[in-house]
Amino acid sequence: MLTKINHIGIAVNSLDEAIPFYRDNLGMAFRGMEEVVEQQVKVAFLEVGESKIELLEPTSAESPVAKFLEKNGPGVHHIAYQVEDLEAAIAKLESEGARMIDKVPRLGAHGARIAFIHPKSSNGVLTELCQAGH
Ligand code: CMX
Repeated sequence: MLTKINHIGIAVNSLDEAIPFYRDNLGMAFRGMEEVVEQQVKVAFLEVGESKIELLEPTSAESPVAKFLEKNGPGVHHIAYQVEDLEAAIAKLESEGARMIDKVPRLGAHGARIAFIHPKSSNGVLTELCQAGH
């Protein structure tokens, strides 16, 4: 069902302040920024090998990322796994009792279709399933 880790999401207060560490100090390739209006975040993608890091800055106080930062401060926010068939993956997990935040796919960065599993049913890790796009 899963084909690889697509990216790891890291919540930050400011992309401008966080990007130089990943790009300049760790030497990752900067792959651009994008606002995901529906998720109320601005994201920056950085690449190392075939793996990606997604830095997330909230664009409003109601953003899920703003709430996360308020409670925890900056840190790992979610892990995103790539799937070939998102609807099939959602249906399988639901039928097996997983608590899906998204029962139908929604739109993420780079036009990817995504769905989240609630951290309470995935060992405390907010888990994203993501189909193609990037
Ligand atoms: N990782 C792990 N646990 C998390 C978490 C996270 N990122 N965010 C919240 N939680 C925990 C809280 O700490 C809390 O735990 P306790 O009850 O033990 O204190 C619990 O989940 C809260 O759950 P809730 O009351 O159901 O929900 P919240 O209002 O806090 O929202 C969540 C949490 C995960 C449902 C919400 O953030 C959400 O829907 N996330 C999916 C969308 C999203 O995160 N979008 C941003 C990224 C977009 C992108 O990558 O494109």
